Amino acid sequence: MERTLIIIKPDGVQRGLVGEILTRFERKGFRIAGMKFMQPSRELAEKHYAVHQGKPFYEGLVSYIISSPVVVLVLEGTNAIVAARGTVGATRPHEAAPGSIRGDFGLEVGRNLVHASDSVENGLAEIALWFKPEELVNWTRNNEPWIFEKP
Ligand code: IDP
Ligand code: MG
Repeated sequence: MERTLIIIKPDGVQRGLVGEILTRFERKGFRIAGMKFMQPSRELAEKHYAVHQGKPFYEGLVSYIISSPVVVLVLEGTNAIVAARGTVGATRPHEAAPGSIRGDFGLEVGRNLVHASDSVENGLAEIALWFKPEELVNWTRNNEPWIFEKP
C-alpha cells in the first residue's frame, strides 16, 4: 500500500487544528501507520527542505517549520501521495480549493498548515528521515473492505 509523509506544521498546531486536520485524513480513508508530536531540529528541517535550498523563501521556510512543535504522520492508502495532496490542497492557500485543508484554513503560502509528500520516491525518503522503522505500525482496520476494494 502506498505511503505518504504528512506534517501538521507549527501554524496548524498553534491554531488548535490538529484534530480537525487528522479528522479529514481519517474520513478520507487513510490508515495511520505512524504518528508523533515533536519539535523538529534545524538539521532535520534543512534535510527535509534540501530541495528548496537557495530559493528566496528557504530561510523563512526552515524558521517556520522549526518555530514550534509539529505532528508528523505516515498515512497509507491507494494512491496515497496524490490523494493526500488533494486533501491538503494547492501550495498557495488563496488558490487552494474550498474543501481542502489549505483552502479552508489558510491565506498565505508561508503559513499553509500542512506538508504532504509529492511523489512515491520522495515520500519514502521523507518517511525514512522522520521515522525509525520501529516507529511504524503494520496493522489493518476492521472496516478495510469498505474502503479498499482489494485489500
Ligand atoms: P508543497 O508544500 O505544496 O509541496 P513546495 O513548492 O514543495 O510546496 O514548497 C514547500 C513549502 O515552502 C510550501 O509548503 C510553503 O510552506 C513554502 N513555500 C513555497 N513557496 C513559497 C513562497 O513563495 N513563499 C514562502 N513560502 C513558500
Ligand atoms: Mg513540496
